Amino acid sequence: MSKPNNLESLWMPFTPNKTFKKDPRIIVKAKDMHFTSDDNRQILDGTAGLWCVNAGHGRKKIQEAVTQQIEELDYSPPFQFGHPKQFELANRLAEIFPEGMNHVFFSNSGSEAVDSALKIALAYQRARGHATKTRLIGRERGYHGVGFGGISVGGMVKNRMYFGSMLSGVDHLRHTHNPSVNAYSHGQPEHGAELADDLERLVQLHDASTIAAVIVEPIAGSTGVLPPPKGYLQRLRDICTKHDILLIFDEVISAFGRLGKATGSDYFGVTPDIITCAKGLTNATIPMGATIVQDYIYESMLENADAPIELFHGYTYSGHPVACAAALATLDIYKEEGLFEHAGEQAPKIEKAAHSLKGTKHVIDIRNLGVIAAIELEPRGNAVGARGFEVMKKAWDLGLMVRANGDTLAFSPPLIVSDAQIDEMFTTVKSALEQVD
Ligand code: PXG
Ligand code: PLP
Repeated sequence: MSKPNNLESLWMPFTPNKTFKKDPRIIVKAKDMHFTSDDNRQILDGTAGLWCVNAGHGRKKIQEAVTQQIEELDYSPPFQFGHPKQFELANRLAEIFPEGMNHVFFSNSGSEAVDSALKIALAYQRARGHATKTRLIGRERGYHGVGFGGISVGGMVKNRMYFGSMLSGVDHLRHTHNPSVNAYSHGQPEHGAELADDLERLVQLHDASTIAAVIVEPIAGSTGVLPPPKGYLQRLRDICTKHDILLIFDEVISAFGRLGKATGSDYFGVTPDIITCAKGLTNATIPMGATIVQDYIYESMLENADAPIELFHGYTYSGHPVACAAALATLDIYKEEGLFEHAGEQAPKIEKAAHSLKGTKHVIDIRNLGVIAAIELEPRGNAVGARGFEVMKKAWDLGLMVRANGDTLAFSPPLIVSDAQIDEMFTTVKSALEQVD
């Protein structure tokens, strides 16, 4: 298969278009743990695409479910009408999400799942008579997608600085990254639980009566993989409960086995009021996001919100039948193949392989949790991100896909990753590191 001969018309997302188009990396096929490039090389998928192809590529069961669904019912409108699979999928998600989280709102991406969560939080506070609770709290270095809601509560400078004043009434907790005491932690770092107390500071500043919700990733992904300090999430939960503030876990990355459990909430033993997910929900075959809420949120909305429509929110493609079919087949695969358990078994092997790179050229920190690892590189002078980008390109040449988030290399392979593939990932990246200045 050859390269398309004109790359100009496409405006590529989160990509340096000018440099990419001079030296493009084109993927033409994928199966199980590998991509095929247009020059017919096998590339080991060290990132599950963008943290999303959790069951590996080209799964027959999903293909068949999608094909059959398109034949049977290609689309039905989600407002005022239903189709069976969206109810079935909501029930299946309720089974594997934490106790008491039995109500699911569908969307088409993580960004939309986040927007839906923020809007539900605001509408719920108003419906139950707390209309002054309108403030949303995010965290520095947080990533919650690219909608205006998500970038407002998000905490990544470049994702915010170009886009004006965003939502008003938003504030941010301090991030939890502290390499001076936590560098090279295996799993969750020891130090930093007290950073959750930053929420007390914001309560002092704004008063709890103005705060609707706090949103955090249980483990920050895009910002360079920041596992939460031991005790941090529980402390945040306790402070939210004390002040009657909703806690939203953005589990777009951490749900569906990434940490060896159905959810990060389950893994950490901390239950939020709302969870957002996407990515692994359909194994990324068809776009889909979901916002799952505690029963008391749904019930209160049905009881107290304006009638007859309780929530003035929804997407043309909410609960799209083809996405539902893909998700149901994906959940079957996770269960039948015990993939969450397999992920749990592979986690210590990834930890060991990742940390074996300590001392390799450029490396200044290594972090890991579940089937996620990160290797942080020293930036090259003022050219922040340049070294990470070059290592990513070099790894591609050597047959491995890694993500470079600035100068942090992120690894999040499909959960089916074998022992030999774990070794291959880190051996390849070591050699890439040695070849880059
Ligand atoms: N929340 C979290 C925690 C995410 O990780 C989103 C929301 C947005 O999802 P959508 O489907 O709208 O992209 C994400 C997405 C990276 C990277 O390089 C991570 C994401 C997306 C793109 C790149 O780490 N996560
Ligand atoms: N813009 C216009 C003009 C529309 O009519 C619609 C939906 O009807 C949208 C945006 C929103 O699209 P979606 O429901 O796919 O998010």
